[in-house]
Amino acid sequence: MPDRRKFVKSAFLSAGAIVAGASVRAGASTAGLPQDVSYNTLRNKPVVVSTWDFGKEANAAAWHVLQQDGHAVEAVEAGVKVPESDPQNQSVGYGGRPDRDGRVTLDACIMDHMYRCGSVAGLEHIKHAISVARLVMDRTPHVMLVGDGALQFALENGFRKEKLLTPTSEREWREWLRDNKYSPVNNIENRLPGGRHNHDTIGMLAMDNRGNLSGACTTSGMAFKLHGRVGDSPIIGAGLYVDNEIGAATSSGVGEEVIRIVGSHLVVEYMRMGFHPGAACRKAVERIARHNPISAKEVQVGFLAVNKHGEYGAYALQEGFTYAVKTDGINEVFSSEHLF
Ligand code: SD4
Repeated sequence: MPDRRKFVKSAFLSAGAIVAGASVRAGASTAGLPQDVSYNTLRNKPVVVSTWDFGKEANAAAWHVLQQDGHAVEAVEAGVKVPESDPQNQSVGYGGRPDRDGRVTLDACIMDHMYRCGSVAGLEHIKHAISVARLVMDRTPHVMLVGDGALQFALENGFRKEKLLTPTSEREWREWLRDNKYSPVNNIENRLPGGRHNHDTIGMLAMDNRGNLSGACTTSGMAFKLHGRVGDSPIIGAGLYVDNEIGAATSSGVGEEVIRIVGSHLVVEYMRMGFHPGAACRKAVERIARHNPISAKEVQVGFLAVNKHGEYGAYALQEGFTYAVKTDGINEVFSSEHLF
């Protein structure tokens, strides 16, 4: 648990570092921040952050790796495998909701501290899409494999085919087919009580004891999407980006909106300009709202970011985006600030 003296000192150092590292601009220093963005100014190492409430359990698996002095890239892979295995999570891995043809197709990517990255899109029958993405990164000269090619690569590397469609997800799909006449929309989601938006993709960012950053993102994508639709999650720069000199960012929500602004890369670039991770996420969300003021009110997008100091923050279009944080003194789920 950080003591108060350490907190005050690190808060001071952090604000000072930001002011020293870039010209002060609105929202770029702690003093100039909009009031509704939560700021942590602790210097945390190691740190793991991930999207949504279930990120807490995933963070625990990642934290375990970091406690053994593992690398951030190993931690994020181990972390996101937790929801990939969980049939209750209907937007990631096993148990994910299918596309409109009843096929569960997974998107995932991973990026480490040396700009190495791997990705799969439209992968069927393999629940740990993130591990296939990691192998694309480690064992091929490529960044991204899709569809049958991704499956073939996975099988060649020892993965076994599994049925990913669970009875619950199949039942929901059949009900959807009956009411929606095979017509996909981009905002199918669980609604929490009160109608709040709730998606389930996991994006995870970690910094290890060496101060290196990595990230992972994995999803079954938008429920009942067109077969072949790819969202932001497996696209390096959209659903995830890591720049070990600056920070890392990931996203959840309607991928089309994120792809249009190359969202995670944009958040990292705002951090490069000196914005705190929370302010950087807010700037990206505002970009979406500015380009698309009408549809932005209808959909959810949330960004989560961490910088090189271990400072983190998030921001979303709508209420309901949550993120889980694990550091030496913190193991909590926070509600993100939001635009609307
Ligand atoms: C997608 N961004 O496929 C993903 C879906 C998501 O929470 O994040 N849902 O567009």
